[in-house]
Amino acid sequence: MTKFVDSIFVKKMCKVTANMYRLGWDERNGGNISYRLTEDDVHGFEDNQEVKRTLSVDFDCTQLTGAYFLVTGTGKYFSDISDEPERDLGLVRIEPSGDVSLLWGYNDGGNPTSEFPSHLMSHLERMKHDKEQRVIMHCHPTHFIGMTFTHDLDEKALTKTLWKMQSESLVVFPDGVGVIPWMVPGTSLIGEATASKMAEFHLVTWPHHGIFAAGTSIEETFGLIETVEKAAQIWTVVQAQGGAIKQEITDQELQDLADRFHVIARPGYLDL
Ligand code: 2HA
Ligand code: ZN
Repeated sequence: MTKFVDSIFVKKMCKVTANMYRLGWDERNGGNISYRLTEDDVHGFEDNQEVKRTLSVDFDCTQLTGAYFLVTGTGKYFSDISDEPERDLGLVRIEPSGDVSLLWGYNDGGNPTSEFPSHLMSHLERMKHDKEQRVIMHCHPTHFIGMTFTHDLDEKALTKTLWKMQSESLVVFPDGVGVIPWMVPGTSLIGEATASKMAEFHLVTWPHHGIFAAGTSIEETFGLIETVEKAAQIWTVVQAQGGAIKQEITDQELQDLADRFHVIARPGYLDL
């Protein structure tokens, strides 16, 4: 029998967190990821069947009974996860009582990320729209955070700037980016605000802090953030060049892109 540390799920978490650290999006203990797994996914491993501990999570989890989550630990550094996955990651199961059982990981006595309530609320909201919803990812992408100081925080204005910075943007995130006000992280209030935006968006901006993304796989969710951050970086370069845009992708050209790639741009955002 295989050890869970050798599963594809732990490997993907190790690879993506190391990548995100090197990209500069997860300084110190910044950032967190939760990856929803199924009974089938966690079956057949020798060391993840018994409950090791019951964790305290400040959220009523009963609606997620039976779900498994592989989740980054609170206070853990993305720079280190791939060296110590069994310490810095945990596999939990939500019990019918709402208890959160630890089945594997956090072997230094650790606990899930402080943003776990925000993650669970966001999973619940996205699962209403997409049964394949698997991943919530939070990080601190530098150029995108920079934009939250100098760009209008209106959702349509911010989305359209990001769409116009490169031809990929609209195709990758046709529903745009949602925005919540600045709020204290690690609270259920920011979790509720984020989850309510997740009803309409896969991406939610936390001004002067970072981004929350939802997707069906680790790669796809990472790709959403990567594409937003690339657009924000191009915008930053354009601003550094003086900001006077002489030509750009027009709204009609954005519509042509949407038609070619069979995506629907968020209704009302293109002025045609
Ligand atoms: O996990 O990024 O928002 C550390 C954070 C909190
Ligand atoms: Zn953060």
